[in-house]
Amino acid sequence: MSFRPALLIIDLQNDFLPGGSLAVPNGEEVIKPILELLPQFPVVVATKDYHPPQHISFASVHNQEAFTLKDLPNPEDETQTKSHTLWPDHCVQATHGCEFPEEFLKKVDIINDADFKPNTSSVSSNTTEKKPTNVVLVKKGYLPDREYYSAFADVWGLHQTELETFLKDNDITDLFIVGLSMDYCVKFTAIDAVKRGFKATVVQEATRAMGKKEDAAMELLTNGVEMISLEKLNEI
Ligand code: VGL
Ligand code: ZN
Repeated sequence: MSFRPALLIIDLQNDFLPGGSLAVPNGEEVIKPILELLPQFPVVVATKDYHPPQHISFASVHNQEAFTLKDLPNPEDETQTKSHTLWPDHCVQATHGCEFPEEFLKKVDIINDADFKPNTSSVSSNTTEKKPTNVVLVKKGYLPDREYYSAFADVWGLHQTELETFLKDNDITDLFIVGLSMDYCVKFTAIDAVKRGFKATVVQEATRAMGKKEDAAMELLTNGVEMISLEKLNEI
């Protein structure tokens, strides 16, 4: 079996960082380890939660308090519903909250999947200056009538993003998953990755949870996702 890893950075966006509308406690602590990991991967993908202003997951749309629950319908079959957590407005397209943090943007070139070329070396041949890492952007959450937690598809499994096709086209076998938040988009993306035939590993120092990280870790492990420390990852 070949080993072709990719780094998958989930929702490293201002709204999930301090001062953001859905800030994850200590979320800023993931930035440094993620910047350290960037030059180590030939393929790097970063996702964006990318909501329109009236997204169905926003409490404001339902005149409800944030963090309460509501049954929301399957967009293709209104007789089916699922309980959803309603969120403060967050990651609205074209707002600061939707952007990647400056420290990250300084180190990367954001490209779309069609323009992707693997990163070779992070150090260019004739200078010691670091080249930016090419990072493929995958957006999710832009259809207004459905929630997305996994970066592969909406919660109903109806609309698939380009993520799986991109990874398979590039022969990726192993995903190292980092970013925010460990109990929502990181967790659901990692579990979905295993279901789609990838080996999925979450890097401990490079993710933070909204709630209890032990609960998220347990759920990851029981669903076939591995966890690794930065130190151990650097030995691979
Ligand atoms: C997320 C809640 C709502 C996440 C996104 O990125 O974990 N959580 N939208
Ligand atoms: Zn969201």
